[in-house]
Amino acid sequence: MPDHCRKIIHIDMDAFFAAVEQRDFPKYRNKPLIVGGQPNSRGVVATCNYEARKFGIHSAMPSSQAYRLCPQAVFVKPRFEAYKQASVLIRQVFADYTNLFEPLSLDEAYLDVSSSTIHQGSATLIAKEIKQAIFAKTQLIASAGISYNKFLAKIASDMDKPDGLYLITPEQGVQFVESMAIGKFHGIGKATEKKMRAYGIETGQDLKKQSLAFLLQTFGKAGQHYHNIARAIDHRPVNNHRESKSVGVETTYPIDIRKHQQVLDQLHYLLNKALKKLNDKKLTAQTVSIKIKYHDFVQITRSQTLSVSISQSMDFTSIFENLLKNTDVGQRNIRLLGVSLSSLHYSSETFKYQQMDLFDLVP
Ligand code: TTP
Ligand code: MG
Repeated sequence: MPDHCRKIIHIDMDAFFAAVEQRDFPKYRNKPLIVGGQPNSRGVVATCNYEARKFGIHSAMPSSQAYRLCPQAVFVKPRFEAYKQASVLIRQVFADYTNLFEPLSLDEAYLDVSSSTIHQGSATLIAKEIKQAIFAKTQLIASAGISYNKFLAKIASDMDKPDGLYLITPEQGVQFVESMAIGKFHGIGKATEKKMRAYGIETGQDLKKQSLAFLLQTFGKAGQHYHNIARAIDHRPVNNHRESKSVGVETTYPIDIRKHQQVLDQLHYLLNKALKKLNDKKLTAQTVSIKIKYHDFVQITRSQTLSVSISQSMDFTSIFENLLKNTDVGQRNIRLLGVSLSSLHYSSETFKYQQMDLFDLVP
């Protein structure tokens, strides 16, 4: 399906922890409420209700500072069990509307309703109904953003908070992003924002004017992502798979292998296949593991975690040599080899996987 035909909804609960507290304890209603550390502690604000936000209080602010800003506020400790229970109910509602939803945290998820026939496929009406269903089930209020990709849907859910319902159409997307302040872009953190401002990039339009070459040179691989989002392009699918912990490939050989060089070549081959899988899932990894099963079925694994994300350009020969130390490779016959990649993260940039010259090493 072309990107601009997709229908993505981003749901984000309003003042989530605080809203649960106010639901469960009526005495907290209609007054500034802060969930998090006590004012005399060294704790921070997890969240606060909208009454407290009027005083300038926000998440991650030291509770002592919040107290100075609003001494009359009520401070309560978080009750995570209650938030988890509410989260389960919210996810049940999502499942009633699509099986393609991706929770990002307890109070937030993307839903792909592109192929839904409810409300003749109107994503806005579906979102409105989801908000109502969430309220009926939890007495909590959600905001919804609707658009044709994740990046825009997430921005949209923030536009009309609280109790928001906001649509960014395919016709509006590009212009919408152009007019946005750079600090409002999800995926552009404080440090990057500062750097961009130093280059005179204040808005989406300023970002759009920058060449891909400049963005890559200045911001590394993330430059590609910035180049895309400045044009309201975001191909990321809504991913409903349970997060995989590792991505791997292994092969059992019809005839045992033995030579050190042969093992090394095989590991490169398997690594390349694992990297391809990783890339297909839009993930990056920091840990590489190898598995060796000797002819007598004795099995060992070795792994190494790198300080940076694994990329094809790395010197894997030395990494593998290192992992093969203190093994019997070269001395004992091997019936199976495997390579797996773990410490996975979603990659913000679409890194291009380049097919390496594959030579069929399987004997
Ligand atoms: P958010 O959705 O960022 O915030 P929120 O739901 O409280 O408020 P709103 O969406 O209306 O702006 O985070 C969801 C919950 O996650 C929040 O209620 C508390 C928790 N949280 C923290 O514990 N620490 C934090 O720094 C943030 C941002 C959130
Ligand atoms: Mg929220």
